[in-house]
Amino acid sequence: MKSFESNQESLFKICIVGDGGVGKTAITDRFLGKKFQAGYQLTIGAEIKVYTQNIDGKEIKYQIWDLAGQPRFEFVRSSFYKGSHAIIMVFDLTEIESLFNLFSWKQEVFKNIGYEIPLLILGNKNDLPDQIEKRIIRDCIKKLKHEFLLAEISYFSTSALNGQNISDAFKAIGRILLRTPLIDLYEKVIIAK
Ligand SMILES: Nc1nc2c(ncn2[C@@H]2O[C@H](COP(=O)(O)OP(=O)(O)O)[C@@H](O)[C@H]2O)c(=O)[nH]1
Ligand SMILES: [Mg+2]
Repeated sequence: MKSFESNQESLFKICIVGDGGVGKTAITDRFLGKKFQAGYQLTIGAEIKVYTQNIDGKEIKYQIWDLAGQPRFEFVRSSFYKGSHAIIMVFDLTEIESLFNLFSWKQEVFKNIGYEIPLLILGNKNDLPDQIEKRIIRDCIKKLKHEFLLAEISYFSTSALNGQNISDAFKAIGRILLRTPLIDLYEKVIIAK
């Protein structure tokens, strides 16, 4: 069975979704080593960024699709999900609604992708005082995991402001992807069509 591991360099498409203002652009920029921007700049449609990370001596190239989170961009977003290898869902630890909205994000993602892929959930802005009880976060993630069935879910609490856990979160998804046999993903795509 051919797996991603046998490639010299692996390229993975990752879509990053979540409500507007939760920190998707700040997280990708932080991962790419850009300076943190305190002001809010609306992402229009999608921004595509490429970044290479070294994981256990292997070069992994991520093509990160930073999608605009506002409901009015839903029509534009739908075509962007095609061919994704993993999804990153972000919520804001100071906005409980953004956590609950992950359920509708899950609906949108899988309506458009049609097969199960690894999922990374990030609770962002952990540099600010906690607003959501850990128990509620745990319950929501458990519920999402149950709905996803096949997919692997990892959770990290992050800060794009001070960089906490950002690189480790991407490493976690990279490790999951490196273990994913290519053939399995293709089979899932074909079955879904
Ligand atoms: N304190 C704090 N602010 C953040 C963090 N991440 C993003 N922000 C701020 O939250 C706002 C929205 O961030 P942005 O990345 O544009 O959100 P997006 O709409 O999800 O792309 C901006 O003002 C950011 O500076 C974080 O980890 N901590
Ligand atoms: Mg943005």
